[in-house]
Amino acid sequence: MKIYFAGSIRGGREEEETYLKLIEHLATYGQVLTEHVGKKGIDISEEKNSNEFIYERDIDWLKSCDVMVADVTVPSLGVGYEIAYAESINIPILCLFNTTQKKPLSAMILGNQKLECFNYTNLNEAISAIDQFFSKESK
Ligand code: 6IA
Repeated sequence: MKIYFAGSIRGGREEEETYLKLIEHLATYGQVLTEHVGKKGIDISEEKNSNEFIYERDIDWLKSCDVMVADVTVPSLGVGYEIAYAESINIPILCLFNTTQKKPLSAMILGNQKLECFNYTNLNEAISAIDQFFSKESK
């Protein structure tokens, strides 16, 4: 099982610790193609790859994945784009949103009936949502 985890990079790194823990849990289900999203202390001013390289590589990974799990707590153009792309090629998507954060979730995610969106207030709830999602996807 190939898993694409999406989480904010340039949108803001305030949830990076959660991303890392979610990725560690996702890795018990398969190969997480985007482990770097959970990397601590990313300094975006030191990114070595070009924007074009990042875009092409991520789209290739997206096309090859079986499922997408996106943490949509921190608003991110890249994550929104990836969700729309994955939806357009019929990849099952789970969106996770931490309701203890201040910003409300976009209507473009909440209003899309095809997306599975789960609100969480702590890591255990997010992990349970992942477990439920995979119990359906692996059937
Ligand atoms: O607009 P954002 O930067 O917040 O978009 C974040 C999303 O786009 C993530 O889910 C990633 O899949 C993708 N993305 C954005 N920037 C990168 C990137 N930069 N590398 C890989 N995927 C990216 C280099 C980071 C590196 C220094 C660890």
